[in-house]
This record gives sequence, structure tokens and C-alpha cells, in this order.
Amino acid sequence: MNPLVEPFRDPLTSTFSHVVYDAAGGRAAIIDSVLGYDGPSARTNTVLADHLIDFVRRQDLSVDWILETHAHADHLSAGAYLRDQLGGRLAIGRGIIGVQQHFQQLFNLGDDFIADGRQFDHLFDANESFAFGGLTGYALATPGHTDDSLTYVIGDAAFIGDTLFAPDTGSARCDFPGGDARKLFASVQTILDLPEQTRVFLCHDYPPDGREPAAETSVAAQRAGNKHLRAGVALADFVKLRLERDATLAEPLLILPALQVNIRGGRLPEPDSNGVRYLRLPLNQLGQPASMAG
Ligand SMILES: N[C@@H](CCC(=O)N[C@@H](CS)C(=O)NCC(=O)O)C(=O)O
Ligand SMILES: [Fe+2]
Repeated sequence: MNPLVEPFRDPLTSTFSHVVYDAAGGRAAIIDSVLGYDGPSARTNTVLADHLIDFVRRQDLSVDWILETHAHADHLSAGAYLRDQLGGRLAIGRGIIGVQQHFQQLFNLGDDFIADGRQFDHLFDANESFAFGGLTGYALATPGHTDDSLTYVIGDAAFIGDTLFAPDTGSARCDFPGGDARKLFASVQTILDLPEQTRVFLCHDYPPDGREPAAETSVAAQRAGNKHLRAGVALADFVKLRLERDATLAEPLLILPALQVNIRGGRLPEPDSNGVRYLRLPLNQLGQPASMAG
């Protein structure tokens, strides 16, 4: 059985969230939700997540899974909020533990943050299968952009997270902690090995000028025409191209708030003694020092 898929786009971070379901009145999974965040005011909002909730209620769906393809660095997850509102199990890849360990040190979180994945209801192992309603799926390990990255294959649909982008845009960056262009190359081969009619749902689209954002492509289109990783591109050529491009990219605007919230499954840190919740900013840790070259 193949799923119905409703994509939702966040215009601020160019993220797609997907509601995946077996039929109206049936069972659903939500993949890669977004909690709104305004940087200057440090104010969160649930506008986008509430659109998902409206859709779920209008279609009379029961949510079994709230899935993350990886610990996102560019937006905050609404996973915990959606689970509170809709139920379901919040899940991510087991590799989240390594990501948590890394960022626990960067943010110096101390003993009140335990880096063992307990912030989630379930951690997927590579190739682990799962089911909801009449649909069956499995988690394909697709590391490279991050080490915890999964692709969820559900019927004829693959939710590839940040691996490939649209064919004219190429691939995800590999310069985050735990990122590895060689691993991404191998992961993409496993995606391209899926049946060619497989529908491919993206986590982001950063379209070139003049093209409208698109949430969906196919294995056939990626094999034939992905700018970075169409069939036949050699590993060494891809790694060179990826490293060169990564050297030009700035840190995502929301990387510091996003990771502090996303390693907690989308929950905000506990309040201080005054009742206010705080995020931390490690100074001079990310990015490159300013060049003297002018
Ligand atoms: N300008 C965006 C960049 C976000 C970003 O770095 N996205 C990652 C995925 S989380 C990526 O792979 N980008 C590839 C690229 O920008 O070429 C922001 O600040 O949020
Ligand atoms: Fe990402």
C-alpha cells in the first residue's frame, strides 16, 4: 500500500514538513515538523505546527509517529509540541546519541541533560521497520549531512531528509559536526538504488531564481539529472565539489537555537529559578575567524 502525502512549507527556513497517511479517517505519521522562532526576540510560535494539526483534525487522522530525519541545524522541531497535542511516538535515528554528546559539550549542558536519547520515545536502528494503519516503512541509514540522518521509506515514498535536494540544486552540506561527504556519497547510492518510480520527498528546497519551490521529485529524476550526484558521478569528484561548496557556506541563521532544542526532541530547556527559559550562545566556537585579507 502506498501513502497519501501532504507537504507543508515553512517559507522562512525553506523546510518541508510532511503528513503521511493511509486514508482520510486513517493513521498518520508526521515527518520533520517546524517550531517557529524569531531570532531578534527569541520568541517561539506554533503557527506552522498548528496548520499541521488543523489538517490532521480535518482529515480525522490518528497520529502514530512523529518522525525526525535528523537533528536539524536550520530550524527548531515542533516534535514535542505535536506529540503533546496529537499523541504518537516521537522518533529519530539512534545516531542522535552521538549528536547529543557533541552538543552537550559545546553548550556545556551539565548533568541535567542526559545524552542517551531518552528525550525521544523511540530510536530507530538502521533498516528497522515500522507500521501504521495499512502502511509499512523502514528506516534507511543515510548519514553524511549529519551522522544521525535517516531516510524513511514508506510504501513507494522516500522521505530523504537532507541528502539530495531537488535535481537542479544538488545535495546537502557535509560540514556540520559529524558530517562527511564520503558517507553522503554512499548514502545517496542507497537512495538511487530504490525503484526508479519511488516518489522522493524533500526536507528542503532552495530553488534557483525563477523556479517555484517543489516538495517532491523521484528516484528516476535524481538518477538522471541531480546536479551533484546523478548516476555515474565519481566519489572523488563529488567529495571535491562538496568540500569546495561547503567552504563558501555561512552557518545557518538558527543553528545555535535549533540544536539546543532539537537534541531535546523539540522541547525548550527547563526554566531558570525566575521561570524564564534560556538558550546559550557559545562564543567563537562555530564558523571561521574573520579573514585579514579584506
Ligand atoms: N541560509 C540557510 C541555510 C540552511 C542550511 O545550511 N541548510 C542545510 C540543510 S540543514 C544545507 O544543506 N544547505 C545546503 C546549501 O545551502 O547549499 C539558513 O541560514 O537557514
Ligand atoms: Fe539539515
